[in-house]
Amino acid sequence: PHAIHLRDYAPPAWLIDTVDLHVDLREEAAIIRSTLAVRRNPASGPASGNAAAALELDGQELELLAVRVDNRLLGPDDYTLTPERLTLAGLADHATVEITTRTRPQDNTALEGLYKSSGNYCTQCEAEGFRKITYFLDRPDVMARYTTTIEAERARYPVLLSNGNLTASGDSATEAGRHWARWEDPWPKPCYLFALVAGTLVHIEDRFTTRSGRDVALRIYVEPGNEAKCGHAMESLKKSMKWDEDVYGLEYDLDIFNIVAVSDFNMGAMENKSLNVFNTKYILAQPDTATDTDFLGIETVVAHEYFHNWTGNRVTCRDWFQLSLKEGLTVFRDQEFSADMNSAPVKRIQDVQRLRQVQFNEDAGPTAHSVRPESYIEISNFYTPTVYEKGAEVLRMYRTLLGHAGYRKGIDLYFARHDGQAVTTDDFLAAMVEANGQKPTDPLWAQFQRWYSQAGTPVVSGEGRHDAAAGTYTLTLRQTVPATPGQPDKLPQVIPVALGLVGPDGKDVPLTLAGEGHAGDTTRIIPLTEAEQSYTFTGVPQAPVPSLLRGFSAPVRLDFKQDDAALTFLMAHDSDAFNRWEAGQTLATRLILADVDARAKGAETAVPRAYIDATAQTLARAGEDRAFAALALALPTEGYLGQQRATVDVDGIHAARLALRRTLARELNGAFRKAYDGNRTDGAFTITPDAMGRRALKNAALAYLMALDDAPARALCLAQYQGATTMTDAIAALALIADSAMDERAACLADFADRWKHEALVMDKWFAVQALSDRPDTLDRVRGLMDHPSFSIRNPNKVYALVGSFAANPSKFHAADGSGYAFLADTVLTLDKLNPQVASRMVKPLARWRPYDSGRQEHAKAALERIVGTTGLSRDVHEIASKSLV
Ligand code: HT7
Ligand code: ZN
Repeated sequence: PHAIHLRDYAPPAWLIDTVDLHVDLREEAAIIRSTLAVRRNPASGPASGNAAAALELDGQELELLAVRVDNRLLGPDDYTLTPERLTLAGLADHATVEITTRTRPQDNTALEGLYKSSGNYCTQCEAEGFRKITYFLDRPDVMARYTTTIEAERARYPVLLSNGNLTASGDSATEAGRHWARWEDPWPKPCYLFALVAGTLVHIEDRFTTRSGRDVALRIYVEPGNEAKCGHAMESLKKSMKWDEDVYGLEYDLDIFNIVAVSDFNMGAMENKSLNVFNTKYILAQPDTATDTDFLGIETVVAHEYFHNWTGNRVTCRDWFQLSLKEGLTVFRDQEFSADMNSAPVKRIQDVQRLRQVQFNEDAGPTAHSVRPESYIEISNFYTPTVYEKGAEVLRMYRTLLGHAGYRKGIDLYFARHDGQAVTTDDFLAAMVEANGQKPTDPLWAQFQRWYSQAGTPVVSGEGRHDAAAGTYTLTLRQTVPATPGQPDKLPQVIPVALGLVGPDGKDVPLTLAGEGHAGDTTRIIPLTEAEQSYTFTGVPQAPVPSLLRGFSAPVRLDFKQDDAALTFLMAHDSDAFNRWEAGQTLATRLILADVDARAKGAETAVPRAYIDATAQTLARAGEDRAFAALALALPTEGYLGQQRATVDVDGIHAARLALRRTLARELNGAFRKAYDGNRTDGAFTITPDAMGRRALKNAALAYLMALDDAPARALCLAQYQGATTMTDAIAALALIADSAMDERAACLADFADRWKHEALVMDKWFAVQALSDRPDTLDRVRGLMDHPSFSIRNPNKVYALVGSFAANPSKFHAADGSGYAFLADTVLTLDKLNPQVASRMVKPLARWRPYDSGRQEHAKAALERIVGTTGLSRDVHEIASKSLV
């Protein structure tokens, strides 16, 4: 397979103005007739040889039935057909091309293009799925107006949907029992935003009036029986529409917005113009079937897809290297929306946890790539945490550097300039800085550009020095950007460091840089641009404790010299909630890693009294913000702890982390029990931040108590499981029971499965708790569960729940005998024949084998070599597995 490079981008030789699709859905096959109005692209000009350029259309797994040009039926000698291309040469400058193809959606297990889910037809075209529906210029810089006519049997497929407005419908004039519907989308769009749905679906309906008075019909379509589970998604949609008007000044642009939820979907959802298609996981929720995390996930994903209507659809990407243009920006938008709807500090902590857990890992491994990658073999492999989450951090840094008002000016100019266009991250940067009277060539912004082009997580180190006599505090910061595959040498980046100095009284010191006339704010943004820089603050009579990177102002690793006492002080006093949490995490990380080292030598460390007291303080003050307290009580994950070490001591980290949990559970047993009892929420279910905070805190306390796995904790946990009225409480208890050696374990798991066997999304949770279990026989059980009647390897949610969760269980997946790796390789090879995109996602946990001991390295390499050595491997899996071995 050959790589595609950003540097080779050339504008398309042809453009497509209109597309008229006729989709005839039959049980044996779908017949698609596509009529394209094409013309040579004046912008690609004769200089590029365009005067004679043939029309080269992409197509995959299609059976070509007929081609007509300007109504003339072509013979096989009039075109060239290869497995991936239909080429028409000698066309006039404008032509009407009509192509008829046949596909078999019922055999499409890859869930890309046109496929069937639970008997209903649906599509997934991003990134390159449209070419599996018809021959086309399948690239985002070709934008056309679509008319879509769908024809199908009325009884089986009463609902026929596509993009835009329904303009006509009726019964088939020639065949009894068949009907049709025509949809017209007035907005030009790239083909990746095309969608079609046909099936037996029911819907709930609501309305939203935009600020300019447009009355929009909102519909959510689901399989019959699920309509009562759509209320939260609908509320989330209306909140998103309002928020985008209020915060970004962006209004919806059609009279209808449809969402369809399907149970077989490779990702979370898809922002097709006015016809979003969702994984059921991000639509369906009721208190007894969905956790608080699910409710929050729905709110975020519904918002994300809605926000794409402007950031992605109205202004789209020129090419797939620019993916972060829409994804980074839209993730940033959904993060801020969720922060505004809930608790901003809690949301920021959760977003940073995810960034560190998955993106930092990617940035440090063999598949590291920049936010704007330079090359790819399979674009589906680049829907990554780097493009999404690190991309969102880049947007946040624009806002940090330009201020909220400056950021908004940049956004306004971006849309004023580029509405209706397919553009690049350079265009975005230019709009941002020019709206603020600056230039992309200014040194700061030329350097900022490296956030798009350099991979790797920068490391910021440094120290501070207080001069009591002069009343100054001098901070020295250094940055390095690590080498990553293909990028051995890095240049310094622009790192906005949000800084505060906390005085001995616990109050922030107003910050005045030497040379400034007057005192400034208590949090200041210092743009670190050099490899090393020093800053001297005046008017600091007493030694302060520095609080760096407040709000996690840049996606970097911070290695600042600070003793345990300073961290304990920040835990209690920092005005920045993120850094209060961060100080506690840093302390816990130090303690656990010291114990890991001691255990490697056959010893153990004692937990300092100060740390236990600080945790007791967190518990005592938990009522101030319970959700925050729950996060502050959670110890750093094994994955995060492993990232802090050159060689991951899998078992040592697992044991040391558990030991700290047990010590805290023993020392603070009464306080945990009090937190548990004080936060029972037996009243009516609500998803207010307060109610969610209570559940989070109560379940955090229960988890500590269960770390001891003693009789009182077991009884409490069992009672919670049996009496739970919310899925949040039920699954929290079941997860702890699944870790425990208690006698009731098997009965509880069986009870849960029996109760929920008809709820696919709830069964996913049941698979996940068992795959994440700490019990020694977890892998055997996971293997067994693959034969469970509720499991299907064809359903991505099931694969993520069982196999994905197992791969996220550090001590089981990284078992020293390599059994976890071998199991994953077996699964990947089975999956690859069915669904390469999901298979490729499952390879990733194997990719990061380098930081493990030599025994594990050999096992992981053997698993990867077995994958790479398999004939007939998909491009998707081959790219990730082979890059992982380099
Ligand atoms: N923009 C959507 C991407 C997506 C996707 C990509 C590859 C394969 C399947 C997919 N399903 C959806 C999702 C989003 O970021 O909003
Ligand atoms: Zn997106």
